[in-house]
Amino acid sequence: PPVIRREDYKPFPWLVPQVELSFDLGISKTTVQAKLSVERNPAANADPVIHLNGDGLQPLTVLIDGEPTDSWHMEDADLLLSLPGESHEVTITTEIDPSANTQLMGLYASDGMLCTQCEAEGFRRITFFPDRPDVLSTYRVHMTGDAEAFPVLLCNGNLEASGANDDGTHWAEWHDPWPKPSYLFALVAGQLVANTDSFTTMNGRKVTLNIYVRDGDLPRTGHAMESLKKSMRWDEKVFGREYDLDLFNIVAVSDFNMGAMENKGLNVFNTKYVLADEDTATDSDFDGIEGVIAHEYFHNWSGNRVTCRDWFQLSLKEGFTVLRDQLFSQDMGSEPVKRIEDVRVLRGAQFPEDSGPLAHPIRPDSYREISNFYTATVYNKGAEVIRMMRTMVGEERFRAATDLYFDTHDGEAATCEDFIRAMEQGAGIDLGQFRLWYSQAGTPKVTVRLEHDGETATLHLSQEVPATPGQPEKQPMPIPLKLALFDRETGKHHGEQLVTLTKAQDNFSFAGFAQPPVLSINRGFSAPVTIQRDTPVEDLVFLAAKDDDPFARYEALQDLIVSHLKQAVDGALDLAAMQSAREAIARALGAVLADDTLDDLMRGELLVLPSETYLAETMLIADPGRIHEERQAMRAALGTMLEAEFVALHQRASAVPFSLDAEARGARKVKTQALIYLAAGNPELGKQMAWAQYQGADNMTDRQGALMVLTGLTGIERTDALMDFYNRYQGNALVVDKWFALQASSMHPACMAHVESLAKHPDFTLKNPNRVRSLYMAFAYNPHAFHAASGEGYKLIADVILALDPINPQTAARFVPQLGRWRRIEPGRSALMKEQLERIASAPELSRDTYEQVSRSLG
Ligand code: HT7
Ligand code: ZN
Repeated sequence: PPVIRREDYKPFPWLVPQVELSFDLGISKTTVQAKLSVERNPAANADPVIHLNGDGLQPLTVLIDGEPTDSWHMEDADLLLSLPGESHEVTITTEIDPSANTQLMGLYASDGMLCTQCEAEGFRRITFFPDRPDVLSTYRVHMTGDAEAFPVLLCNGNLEASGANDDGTHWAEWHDPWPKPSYLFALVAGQLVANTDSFTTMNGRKVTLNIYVRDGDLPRTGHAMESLKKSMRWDEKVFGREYDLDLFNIVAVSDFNMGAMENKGLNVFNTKYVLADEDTATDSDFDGIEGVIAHEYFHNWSGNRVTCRDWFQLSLKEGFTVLRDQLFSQDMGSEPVKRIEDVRVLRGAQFPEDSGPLAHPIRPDSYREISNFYTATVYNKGAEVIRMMRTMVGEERFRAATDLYFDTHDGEAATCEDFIRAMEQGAGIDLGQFRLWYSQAGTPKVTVRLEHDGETATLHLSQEVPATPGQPEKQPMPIPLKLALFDRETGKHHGEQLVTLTKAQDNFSFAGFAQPPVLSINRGFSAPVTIQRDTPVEDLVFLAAKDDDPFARYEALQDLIVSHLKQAVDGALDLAAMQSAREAIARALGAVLADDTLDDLMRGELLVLPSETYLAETMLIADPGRIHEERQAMRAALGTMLEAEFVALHQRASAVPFSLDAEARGARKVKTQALIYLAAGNPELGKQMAWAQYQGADNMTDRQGALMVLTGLTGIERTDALMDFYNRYQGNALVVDKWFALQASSMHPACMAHVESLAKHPDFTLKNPNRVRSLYMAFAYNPHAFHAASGEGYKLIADVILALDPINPQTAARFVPQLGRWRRIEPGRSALMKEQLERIASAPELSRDTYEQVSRSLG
């Protein structure tokens, strides 16, 4: 497959101001007539040939200005048509089989309904078209289908007319007044019911809101609707953005490759991010729904009104929109807890990307298959990069800059450079050097040393941006670091400061410190970097107990645990040193348990141990087996040392009645955290308490938490609880997904055998991405099972990739990065991982998606 390069961008020679589509819908045969009004693009080099992308299509008829023509030919999957004049009407008819579309890109069938997914390059599977985001058109769509099979007919924009035919079919005509690229096109037809509500915008316009689901799912749409209305209000208040159509529709589908899609006026969602009630969804599911609804809604401005010029600019819409949804969720709930969660995702998913063979800048320079670049780097690091700009200029100037960006580029297909320029002009900042964050991959390492002399504390900072594939040499980047210097005696500091490290090395002096202060740095995680520092244990203990920045407090506790576990994994600790380190950590956790200034949501965060993936990431070469052993042993030791405290915490939290408020959610969070420690330290006690929590649960958070603990243990309670859970929720796909995922991510020593037998379960199918992820993604991200020393875990995932690739290449390719970590794993396992990658590489007929990921991983 060819490599596509950012530097090769050229504007499309033709404009397509208007598109008329006519669909004759059927599950196994849909006929599409596309009428494109085209005219030469004065801003591009003239080309009499219009290049229309296709994927798996054959044209039935091709007309120019209403007349049949043979001045076209196919080039691979694309259709090239010679056009004699300046402007024409091109009409092409195609026929597609949605029921055979297992890739779930283009028009496909899901559960008897028809729906589309066009981002990034799915529209070309529906009709021939310049399927690139810089070609903007207004769409008029006529759809006809069987009235019984498809009573609801939806498309982008506004419904202009509808009616019934004599033959049992009916039709609808939709018009979207906003010019859009083809990736934002959407169509849905099916048996659906709606939760209908309305929202009045800041300028008094009434917008009808619909959430369409399957009959029976309606009672579980309330939270999604509330989330939508909150998002609409928040975007008006915080970013000044108002919704721009009279109708906003959301449709939930059960077969979907990602979380959701921001199609103009017709968002399509994975059911996982719509349906929730307390019996079937956890607190974190509720948060996920709120966040994804907000994300897709916010795209209406950051993505739809201002779209991307080409797919290299993906972070322009995705990084910015992730930042917007993060700020929204911070405002809706606990700001520090949300920040900690976001940093945990960044470290767990993006840092490994940045340090592996698939590392790429947030604005990549080349790709073979764009679907492979919907990554944590483009999304989450992209959000961090914009967050840094916000930190440097402050909220007010940031808002002035985003206003300027939206005003200047409304209706355009823009670039990351356009965004940076708007930031410079609107916020009054020079981002010359900052642009490196867009072009350089790799997580910068900042080395920190604090010196004290007389009355002055001097901070020595240096940075190194590691080499990444294709980028051996790096330049220093501007790194904004929030810091505070604490007086050891009073436990106070004189105010937070922002220093920006712009050079490879620099020093910063702070006067007025008679005693060496305690340094709190990268507060709020102001920059997406790793900090290298030999922080004295007593300073970490001080910060873990006293830092007034909750994120820094969390960080100190994590550092304390990470530095201990790294030594333990290296075998550098004798028994006495091990014991005293564990006691220090137990004291710090004990203080967290006893601190009544903390709310339980925050307490729950502080109790979460650094993940095995994150621990591996801090090591040059990791031994996943040793990491697992030491982390579990430490957890068990903490569970034993703090048994009475955890039992008391569990009892206190269990007395809080169910509600969705912060106090009750916090109680549920610490309750399961307590069980995790207790089960590690005293499995019998943990089992009894988890079983009791399971049986007494009146909500999914408690039930799933208890089942998760039981699934990692042995005994009849495990079997009974798993059986009860399945029987209780059989038929509810999203909860059955949880049942698969809990077993595939469990601590149980026989996890792999469980996964192998679950793959034969009648409810398992490779055709549904949620089910595939719930079994195999959960397994691939379960380090102790995936990294079994025998290599069986690697083989299992390689088998999955090969089996899934012909069905759904996008989803198959998403498993490759786990095997791609081979260079950072100890030699025995590393060889086994590489062997599986080579086995995949040698398979005939790999998809472009999997081919690209495997070849980069081996390269
Ligand atoms: N912008 C959406 C991306 C997306 C997607 C990409 C490739 C294949 C399938 C997909 N479904 C959705 C989602 C978002 O970031 O909002
Ligand atoms: Zn997005």
